[in-house]
Amino acid sequence: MGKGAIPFDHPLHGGLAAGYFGDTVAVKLVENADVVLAVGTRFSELGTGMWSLPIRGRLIHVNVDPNDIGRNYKTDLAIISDALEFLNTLYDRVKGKGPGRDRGIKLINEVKASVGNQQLRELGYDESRINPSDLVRALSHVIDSDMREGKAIVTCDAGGNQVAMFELPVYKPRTYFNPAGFTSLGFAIPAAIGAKVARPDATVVATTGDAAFFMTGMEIATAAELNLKVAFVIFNDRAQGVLKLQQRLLYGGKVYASHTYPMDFCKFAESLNIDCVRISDKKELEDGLDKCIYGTNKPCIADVLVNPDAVPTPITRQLMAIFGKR
Ligand SMILES: Cc1ncc(C[n+]2csc(CCOP(=O)(O)OP(=O)(O)O)c2C)c(N)n1
Ligand SMILES: [Mg+2]
Repeated sequence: MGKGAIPFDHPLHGGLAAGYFGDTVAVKLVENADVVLAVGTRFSELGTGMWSLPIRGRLIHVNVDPNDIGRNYKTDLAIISDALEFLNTLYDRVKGKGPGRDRGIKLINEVKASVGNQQLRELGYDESRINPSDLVRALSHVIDSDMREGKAIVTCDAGGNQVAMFELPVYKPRTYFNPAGFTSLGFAIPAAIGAKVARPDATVVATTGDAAFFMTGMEIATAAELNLKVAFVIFNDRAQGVLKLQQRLLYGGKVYASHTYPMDFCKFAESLNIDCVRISDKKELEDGLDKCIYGTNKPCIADVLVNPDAVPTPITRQLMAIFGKR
């Protein structure tokens, strides 16, 4: 979804234009645009909030794979190209021409002012527990300076936790890896191990759900064997949370087989002779994450017990857009 292609705090960064799941400012900018230039995107389910992103202007779609053109959005002009090659060519042609960046910044600020404060609390948020948004915020705090300097790499997984992670600020390219296309469950753990092999100097964090952990958690044996210092952070809601939510919403509340077996992740860590922190108290959240990410020379699992009833913020936004109330 391109997070990190433009720094999160850049004045020309409008936010994540992921339809219902995305930032209102970014979605409005796309909605009101006469022309949308979309580079290196497949317009996937997640990246467009189940195709709720409204594109009303003309669409120029630049993509390396011609199969993605016109698949999900009507395209006015298709350009089959590598994204970087295209952007370099375009930059050479437009450099010094046009209205300049000030106009873009002014436009973004106008839209920001028109939509007002979009802070949204998760449905089911419980002050006394660790909600997914609390975990994302705490993680962001702990790795903030490394993220800003491009010294951290975060991989995420599929499921509710993946959507919660949309809110993580990312500042540099190639520092955030999200299986947005096919949302392959079990991606984060092996992806993080690969990232650490490729960039041993980087602070590497995998964020994953408990069910995703069941799929590829065994790969951590490789991290243990090679002593790859990766932190594996589990959003542990003891469920296939996003599926449980769908069962609640679409099947009259009938919840069936969407729980996960209450495995002891710290005993698993112990069996591999790696470190583990279990965090159930909100007050211990930042310190616990800090210890797991920076305070040890071994791979480390952070088993974070999150509020299973909290609906990740982007899904809350989607439900509010569809049902219009909390
Ligand atoms: C390989 C694969 N199998 C199944 C799915 C469907 N799927 C998406 S999310 C999910 C459950 C995720 O549960 P968990 O990892 O605990 O994340 P949570 O939603 O609880 O945060 C499943 C089975 C998938 N995306 N990929
Ligand atoms: Mg889960």
